[in-house]
Amino acid sequence: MPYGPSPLLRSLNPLAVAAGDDLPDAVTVEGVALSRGDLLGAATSVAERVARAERVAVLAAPTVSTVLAVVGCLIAGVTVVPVPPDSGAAELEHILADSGAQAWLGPAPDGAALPVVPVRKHARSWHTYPEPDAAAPAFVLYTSGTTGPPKGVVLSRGAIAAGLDALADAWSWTAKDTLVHGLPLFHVHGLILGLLGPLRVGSRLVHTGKPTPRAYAQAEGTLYFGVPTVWSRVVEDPESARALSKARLLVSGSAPLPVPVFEKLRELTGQAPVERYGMSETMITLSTRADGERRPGWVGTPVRGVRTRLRDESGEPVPHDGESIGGLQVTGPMVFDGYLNRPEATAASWTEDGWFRTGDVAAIDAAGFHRIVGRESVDLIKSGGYRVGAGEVETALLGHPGVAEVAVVGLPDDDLGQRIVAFVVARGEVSEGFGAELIDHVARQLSVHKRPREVRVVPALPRNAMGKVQKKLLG
Ligand code: MLC
Ligand code: AMP
Repeated sequence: MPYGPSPLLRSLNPLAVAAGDDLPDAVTVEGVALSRGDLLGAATSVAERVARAERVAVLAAPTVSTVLAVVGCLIAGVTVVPVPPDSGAAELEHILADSGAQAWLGPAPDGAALPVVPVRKHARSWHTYPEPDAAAPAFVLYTSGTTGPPKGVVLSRGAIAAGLDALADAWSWTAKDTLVHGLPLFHVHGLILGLLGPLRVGSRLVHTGKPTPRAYAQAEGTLYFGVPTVWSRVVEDPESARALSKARLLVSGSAPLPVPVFEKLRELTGQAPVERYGMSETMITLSTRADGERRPGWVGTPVRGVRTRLRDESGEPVPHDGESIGGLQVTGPMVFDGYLNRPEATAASWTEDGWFRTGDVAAIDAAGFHRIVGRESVDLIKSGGYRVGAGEVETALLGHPGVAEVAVVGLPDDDLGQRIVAFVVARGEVSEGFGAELIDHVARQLSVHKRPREVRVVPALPRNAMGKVQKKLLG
């Protein structure tokens, strides 16, 4: 086996692993501190109520209810489908139909058709459950592709356990740490690393609600997580940034950290951020190490158990010389099982010899350091760390009666990394509030974080001789 002691021997029931002395403030969320005992008792009571289900949906706002729902399902071996709390009508319908969730666990959206199982924060149970199989699916996480609606990424308990243990190793993350972040609880970053990580390692977690510089400065952690948008806002607020100089590690990921933000953070806090790279499908596969080099613009080396390689368009090896770029492929114990109900998409993601094609373009130097150059497709946008498919936004916009043609692109943005911009050929008269109406339409149909930040009405879209829109000419 290429990595240390088998992670599968350890339980993914986070509290079983992190059991030890009770901590009065193991998890703080919504300003409420939960002790390890509170969490175990209340989450086991959730487990009792939900144990007969196979798969449930959780409206994953950063709340006590979400924490108890997720931990309760892990205890009972029930698969969680985290649903973004700002999901609009079309996205909600798709996630529920595709996932086959049988109930809402905790608060449900207005007009929910599925049964609702309440999360009772003050109920307690001390029942014990056998550890489910490591191959059992822990989560179905919905994530965007270049076209079509989001796909469900099936992550097993074993993959999550391996992924978290590899990060604990890379970051020397121990029970002495206090993790602080304010990221959403429906993606790998905030949910798996940011909630299950501390529970597994046994460190404290403070969730700040929103990831504002002020909230980070006030939280007094040792370990901080943020997407690059969070770090660029932190460096715009030097007083808050300086307050982070006492931290042990500032970790950035989910999108490229601009070199000037890296440098500014080092200048203001006295420490260079740790960068790491991952995907919903693979968890975190590359990172700089707590005890290793941190190089601006580079995301480090494979974490424990991971191997990487570069391939050109015809599948031939690309040299690891720090300059040559190729499609990044990975293998490791934290990689997902496949896309739910999508055998073709699943098959297309792996090479014949079992490597996962990330869709990112990278360079690797002789020391094994990786630089992520960008995505192979312009149709996957990263905005504020959120992955948004141009195709899903285009489909939503084409559903508006005022839109004849549309092309959605991600344009460079100092704050968000990429800003979602829709180029629209209108059908008929264009009223004054047309752009705002289209933005609201996407927010209501998909989710608020997938809305275009800007709509540009154009007379025609640039097309090539085959009639295909030339997105590289838009901007
Ligand atoms: C604005 N709002 C609207 C609206 N316009 N609401 C409804 N309709 C409209 N048209 C409201 C929003 O509801 C929100 O309200 C407020 O305006 C601000 O919203 P925003 O502008 O979208 O927020 P912003 O400040 O830009 O968010 C920045 C951010 C966020 C960094 C906080 O982008 C973020 O949390 N990103 C994290 C993404 C992430 O975790 N990715 C990880 C993927 S996993 P209110 O009231 O809510 O403020 C992964 C793997 C890996 O990538 O490697 O980690
Ligand atoms: P998601 O599925 O939301 O997890 O998005 C995964 C994508 O985010 C990857 O395929 C990369 O394009 C991007 N990404 C994640 N971390 C980094 C990073 N540190 N640097 C550059 N891109 C990143």
